[in-house]
Amino acid sequence: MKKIAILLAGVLLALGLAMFAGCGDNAGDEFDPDAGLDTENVFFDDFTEGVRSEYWNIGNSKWGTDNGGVLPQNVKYTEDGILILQCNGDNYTGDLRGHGNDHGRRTGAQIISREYFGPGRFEVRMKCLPRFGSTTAFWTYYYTGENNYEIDIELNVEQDFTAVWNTNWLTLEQSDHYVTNTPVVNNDGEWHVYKFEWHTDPARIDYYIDDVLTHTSQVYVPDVAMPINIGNWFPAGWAGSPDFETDYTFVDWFRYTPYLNNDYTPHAKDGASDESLYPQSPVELPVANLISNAQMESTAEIPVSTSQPGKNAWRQSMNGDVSFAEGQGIGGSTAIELKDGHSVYQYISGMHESFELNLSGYAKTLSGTGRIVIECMPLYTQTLAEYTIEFSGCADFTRLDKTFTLPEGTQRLRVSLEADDGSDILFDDLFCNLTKKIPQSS
Ligand SMILES: [Ca+2]
Ligand SMILES: [Ca+2]
Repeated sequence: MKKIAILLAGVLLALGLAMFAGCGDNAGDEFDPDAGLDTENVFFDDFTEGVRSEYWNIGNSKWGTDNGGVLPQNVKYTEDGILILQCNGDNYTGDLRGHGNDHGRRTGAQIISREYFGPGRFEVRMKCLPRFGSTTAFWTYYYTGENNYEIDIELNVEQDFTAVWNTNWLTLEQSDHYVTNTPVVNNDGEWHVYKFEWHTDPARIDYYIDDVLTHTSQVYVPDVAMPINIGNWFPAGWAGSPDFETDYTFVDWFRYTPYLNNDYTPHAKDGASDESLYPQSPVELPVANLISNAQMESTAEIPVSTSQPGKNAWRQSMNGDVSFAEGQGIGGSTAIELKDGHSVYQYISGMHESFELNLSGYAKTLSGTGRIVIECMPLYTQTLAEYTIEFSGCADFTRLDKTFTLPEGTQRLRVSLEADDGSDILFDDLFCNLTKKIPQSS
């Protein structure tokens, strides 16, 4: 994860291809990735016993700049064996505090195997964090000061959930970095299996998503045992802007199958993390809300035009007649009150044209009419399609919703709340996510 060397890597990749083309390709046709699999010595964890200290360490550190690191509090699990890696974006207002920050924003989660694994097949079944800003990664890593041994699968790169970075490293200056399109939209809410097969004889690494090969590397192949990491974290810039509160990577299982007759330098198992860092009891599977400050309980100042972490997730185009009405929301909570032609908005990024979403919200029309507007956009300001949910004559809070699809090229939504001229509207409790993620109503 040493991204300082990425630019160099492109140059080295070109050199590497020039130097190595033809050296290993001849054997490609006969190469059998199943040969030598040691199925008697599989390491498998489906997390049905939580995050076991016999197997895992809990990430509690920081690398890179402009982020709060990875926090043990963001590592959770469900009773039926789903590992939850929580991530908190720029709209996070909770109680967590990151490494080197006093607000908990841009904090992710990581687990690290205590075992150092040699050459083998590494597989994880997971749903990556679906929002821009944080990368979800599956990687081995062993840094000695002199060498930086590493094999990476990184998702949500370059603001594109249909791209993957496959990178293997020997030192910070010697790496094979490859970007390619993926066979799936990685944040589509479905389970996907991410895999790499690491051989030292012959030296090669094959990377896969759902059994579709995304890259084969035959240069800079490590030959020392390394722990496996599963996590999400906030790089400075290359994963986009984290315009969300909290979302999750879900991991169903991890499996390692060694290869026989592949030489490597072994390494003793690490000790366990402090017992207090492990999640102690299961939680319910969380369902993320793509809308930030959806319940209007944060009454921080609403910034004009630009997103400003620490201020409200809602924004306004110009200073308008907008306020938070404490005690006037649903069940005596806080609502947002818009009057006389004014509006607030926020963006939801990480969208893809294959998605179907549902957005719901409550409004109470004290007078006049208003609406929720959903605009489908590429990354810049251009509206490809627009949907509205109209409210009028709602003497009490009324819930309305809309299910909608996204036109080709959509990468983000702008969700606006509007009051017409001469109107006075309260909005509260919005919810938006992919239709497949919406919990069944009870
Ligand atoms: Ca599981
Ligand atoms: Ca509320």
